[in-house]
Amino acid sequence: MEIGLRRRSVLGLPVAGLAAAGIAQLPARRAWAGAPAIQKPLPPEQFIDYGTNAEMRWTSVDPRRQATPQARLFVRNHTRTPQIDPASYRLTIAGDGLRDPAGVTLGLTELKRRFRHVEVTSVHECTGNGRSFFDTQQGAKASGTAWTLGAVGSVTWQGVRLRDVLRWAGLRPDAVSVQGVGLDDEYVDKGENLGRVRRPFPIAKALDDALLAWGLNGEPLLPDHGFPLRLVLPGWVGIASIKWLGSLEVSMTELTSPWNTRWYNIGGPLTVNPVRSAWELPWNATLAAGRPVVLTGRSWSGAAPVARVEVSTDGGTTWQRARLRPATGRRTEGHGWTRWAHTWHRPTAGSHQLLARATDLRGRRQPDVAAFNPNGYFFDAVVKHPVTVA
Ligand SMILES: Nc1nc2c(c(=O)[nH]1)N[C@H]1C(S)=C(S)[C@@H](COP(=O)(O)O)O[C@H]1N2
Ligand SMILES: [Mo]
Repeated sequence: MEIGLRRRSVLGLPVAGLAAAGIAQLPARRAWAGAPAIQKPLPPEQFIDYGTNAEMRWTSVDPRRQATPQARLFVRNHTRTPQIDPASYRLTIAGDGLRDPAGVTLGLTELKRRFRHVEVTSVHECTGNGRSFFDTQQGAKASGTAWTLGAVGSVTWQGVRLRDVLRWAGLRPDAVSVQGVGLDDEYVDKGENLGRVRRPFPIAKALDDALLAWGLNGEPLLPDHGFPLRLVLPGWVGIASIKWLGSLEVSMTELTSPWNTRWYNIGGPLTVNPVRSAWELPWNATLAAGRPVVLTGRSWSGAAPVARVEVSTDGGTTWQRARLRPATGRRTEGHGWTRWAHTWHRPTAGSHQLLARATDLRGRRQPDVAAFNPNGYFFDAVVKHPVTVA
């Protein structure tokens, strides 16, 4: 059963009905005329605008703040942010992994009333974060958006456990696979229509910490981040967290989609994000010579909290431990990124490379070189950040 390609409604109007009436989607199209792919403001000092994608600038990150404000969070759209009416919004859950394969349909009000609310913190990150460094640091260009390190944020989600919803929907014990399908436009790549953005994941993740989220840092999701409801698979590649969730297919057999076979796959579908680090400094920053300077940055991992961060101010010859800051804010389930600081006591005039190398609680440490793959996923190598001391 392929519910991913089933026609759904646009702005509350059934697409099929409009087409039959001979006014094929005109109202919806007109509503889109000139609409940007991303709706929230993207001030150039805060974002690098790639059209359908927008990267957070690390120079705009407030060192005193643990969480990434939603207005500052990167956006990654395959097409454009859809406009969804929350009053008529419905989530469909169906498939042969349910006792009744015809499944159930839920509105937002019912979802919020029926299930226990949870708050979970996670590092939300695109699989291709850091991609440009395959080219600039390793001399092998990968295809895709040339993100530096800003396709990431640390946020707290509000929602319900997917497992609670699936059990209520009549989950069969032999279900193996769940697939979320977005309500955004079908994705066309080089003339080929791949259908709605969708990606399956194993039932184990669904029964573990997957969420259906309507909130981010205590605010309703912005349209660009999946309003009114998105899937969140904490710690997993960004594509796993389907925005504008229209349906969930639950299956007794392994599901596939181009988003776990053709893309976001390196010898198998990518799941947990790797370990990465960034300095809260401009690229080619200028620092004053002769006096101590406190440098700050953050490290994160999809698998576990960060255990240790080592920094080098001499291009990797010598390393020292950075001071890790305890996370601030309300305690929730899950884990976000770790802020750290390092005092560079005697910066000497000249060009230098700052390096930060994190290790997570699972013992995963950032390598010197990231494994190349043509789509440029998982650039987890230590980034060499140039600065000038003058
Ligand atoms: N429906 C839908 N879900 C989607 C996408 C999309 O284009 N459509 N992009 C995915 C990718 S590749 C990433 S990295 C994250 C980005 O989430 P954000 O834009 O809220 O930061 O959403 C994922 N979910
Ligand atoms: Mo992504």
